[in-house]
Amino acid sequence: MEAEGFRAGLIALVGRPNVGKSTLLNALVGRKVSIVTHKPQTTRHRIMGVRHEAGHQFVFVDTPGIHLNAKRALNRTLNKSAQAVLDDVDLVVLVVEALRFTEEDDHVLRRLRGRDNVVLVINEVDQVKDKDALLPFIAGMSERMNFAAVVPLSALKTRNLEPLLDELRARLPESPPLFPEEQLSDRDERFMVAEIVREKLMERLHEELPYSLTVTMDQMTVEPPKGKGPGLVRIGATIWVEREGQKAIVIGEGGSMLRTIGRMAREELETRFGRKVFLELWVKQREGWADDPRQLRQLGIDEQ
Ligand SMILES: Nc1nc2c(ncn2[C@@H]2O[C@H](COP(=O)(O)OP(=O)(O)O)[C@@H](O)[C@H]2O)c(=O)[nH]1
Ligand SMILES: [Mg+2]
Repeated sequence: MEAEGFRAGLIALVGRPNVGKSTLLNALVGRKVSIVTHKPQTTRHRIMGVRHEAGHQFVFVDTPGIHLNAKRALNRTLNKSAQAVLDDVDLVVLVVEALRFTEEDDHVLRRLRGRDNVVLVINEVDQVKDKDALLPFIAGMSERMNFAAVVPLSALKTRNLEPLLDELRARLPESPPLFPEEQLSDRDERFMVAEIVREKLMERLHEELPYSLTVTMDQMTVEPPKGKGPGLVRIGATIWVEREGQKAIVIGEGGSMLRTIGRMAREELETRFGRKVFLELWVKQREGWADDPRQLRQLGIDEQ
């Protein structure tokens, strides 16, 4: 495994919320290791996803997007986590949306100034009808900062990923692999199950509520097969809300919302595991968890 000339390194994916960092991570790893929704601030944890190639190993670090509203403890923790990652990585990929550069993007870019190892990804080019419009945008971005390379691509359609990988391959430091070959993420499947439930909650619930939620795992056991096919996976998870009134919204009329969330999560998990899944969800209330650093730690949202 430690053949001479092997290259491996940590590559941070940074950018404002909702530019497609997690989508890009999943595309580069080839498996869902980080959840994705159309809502900003979906990612709450630092998640590593590993791409293995003969001779190269890319360890991508997905970060909660850096954002401006750092008032609540949850947001402050997310910002801190994004900043800490920058100190440890070999390369940085800054992701922006094609033809859009906002104050929040600028806020992230300013934290990267002075580094010579930043590759700019211009994502969502599938949305751009007039491709000629990209050229002045690229030129404008290059004036803001001296990027090591600029790559327009579509994370969602997995288009033009190879030129990005070429740029990164050339810049990875010589190093033995950082993760064993079979490992695609630094997080385990229990974590991913809780995240997949949270993804469905974020997709289905509106306004502020998704940000007041977190999910913890109670149990996950694989049962021995009965008859044909593999045994089922039995999963119990708890959805935590901040206020009593939010419980009713998550449960829905006659339990309809919770059933929908449960079905969506179960279907995805059955595909993921290739097994039948029995998923039991509970909704519980815990006052002000998003404002309290100690509770954040207890719920597994850490500052690493
Ligand atoms: N059209 C299009 N949408 C994308 C692309 N990449 C991501 N998205 C969408 O943008 C939204 C935010 O993506 P996500 O990966 O969660 O962004 P993050 O907050 O930066 O991690 C989701 O709805 C994605 O499906 C892309 O290349 N093209
Ligand atoms: Mg994300």
